[in-house]
Amino acid sequence: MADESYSFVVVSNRLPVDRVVDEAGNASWKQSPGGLVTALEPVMRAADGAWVGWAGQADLDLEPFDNAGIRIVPVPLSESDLELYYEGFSNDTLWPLYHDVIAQPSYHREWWERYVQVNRRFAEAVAGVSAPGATVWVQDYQLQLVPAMLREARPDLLIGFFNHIPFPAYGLYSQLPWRLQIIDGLLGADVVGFQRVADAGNFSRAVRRLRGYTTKSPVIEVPGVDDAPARRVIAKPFPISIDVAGFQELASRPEVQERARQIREDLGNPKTIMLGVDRLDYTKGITHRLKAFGELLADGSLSVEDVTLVQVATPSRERVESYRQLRDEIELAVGRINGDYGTISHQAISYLHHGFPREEMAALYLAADVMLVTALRDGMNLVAKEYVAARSDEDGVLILSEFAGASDELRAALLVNPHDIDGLKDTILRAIDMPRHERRKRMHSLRKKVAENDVSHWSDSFLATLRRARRTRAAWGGS
Ligand code: ADQ
Repeated sequence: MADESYSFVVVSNRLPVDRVVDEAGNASWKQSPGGLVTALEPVMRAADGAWVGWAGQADLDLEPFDNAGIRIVPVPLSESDLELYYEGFSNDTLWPLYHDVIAQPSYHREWWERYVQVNRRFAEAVAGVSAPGATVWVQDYQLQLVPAMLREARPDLLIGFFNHIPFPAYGLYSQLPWRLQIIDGLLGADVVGFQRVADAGNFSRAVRRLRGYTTKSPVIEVPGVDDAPARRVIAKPFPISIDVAGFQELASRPEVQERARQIREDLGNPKTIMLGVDRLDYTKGITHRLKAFGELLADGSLSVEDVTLVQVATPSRERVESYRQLRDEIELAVGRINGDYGTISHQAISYLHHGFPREEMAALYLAADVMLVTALRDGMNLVAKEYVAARSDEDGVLILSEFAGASDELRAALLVNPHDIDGLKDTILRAIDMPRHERRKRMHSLRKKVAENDVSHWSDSFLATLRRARRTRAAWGGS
């Protein structure tokens, strides 16, 4: 074991920090954007634990260091690891497969082999910094083999796994040539967490079909083999959330509210501002949204004097071919709509392909009369929850895809099937025309829901379930 060891270890593909080098060549670290970091950062600060992961730059071999109260343990990845394990197997095999094959997954044995190797590297790094009996929390689809690898090396550890993306129905999952290995990898955990009830159900069904193990929700009975004793694995939903109070505080700052007013003015004071905020990803339904908006302008239901759409499309996975194609497709659609319907003084769509500070995101949410979340498939979608948390004025309308995990909780949103373009158009018109009392009623109910389940509730309930698993294990005579 290494000199240092921690009793609470989080492991994710990406560390919660980015390395920035200034013009003089001095390197420093800043917190990186993304759903996972947003969700876990407050938890890690409070727990005084270690975070194992990749630092975001190829071929960088760094010693562990402290950043903002978190011990950071970097795992190096080479250019070829990134190509095969990350861009390949994680983002061009698992990502499309787990999002219901919206894009065609590619199956390559070379990618799989590197996925196994890199998962082993992560598991070894975690085993090296984990104190005896430590709690380890493995994050997301890039590391699905880590739980079983860790259990083999360190049976003393208490292991949790959380899947941030959907788990597909068996009919799709069964395409995966390595479906057995992945199931076995996940079953190495004591608790396997998912976003939705349906995801946990799909996983348990895959275990029954592929392994024939007995499952009685939320328990999966894993029989003993050789030296390994029989075990019980818990598989259940833990819907993730945001730091609600933090976001609310941000949105209530006078300078953020002033900025929201400024945004409306800069857009030419339209009656309605609609907003979309997404990573530029084919799962997010950006093209469906653009199609609906373009048709509403074309048929005269909306005019650019009255309505502007602000679309933030955060750069993402730009070396993966399907993402490059999607960017071209989106930019072509935006260009066409602006060219056809824009005037000198009013653009139809204000398209922004870059990241923003959180203050600017909050100001955008405050400025938006209608928020469009039209994902074709999404584990949760934190943008929907951020929008609701920002609106302490109890105004604004959330249009939310029923295929985003958030729709299980946010029933008071206007729920849509984004594949149904006519339905989406009707819902947009309904949102724009919604009377103030209905907006208030719906937003009030959404805010209550978001306040009930913030990110610390999410992590507390996951970790409490893990602790209960430890007690059950002890009662069974395990370590
Ligand atoms: P993502 O697919 O990244 O997350 P999402 O849940 O919406 O999607 O989180 C995105 C986060 O990034 C939000 O906090 C948002 O504010 C921020 N963000 C987006 N664009 C930004 C920009 N241009 N500038 C700054 N910040 C920006 C994955 C899964 C989701 C799941 C999360 C958490 O795909 O389904 O909800 O993990 O589990």
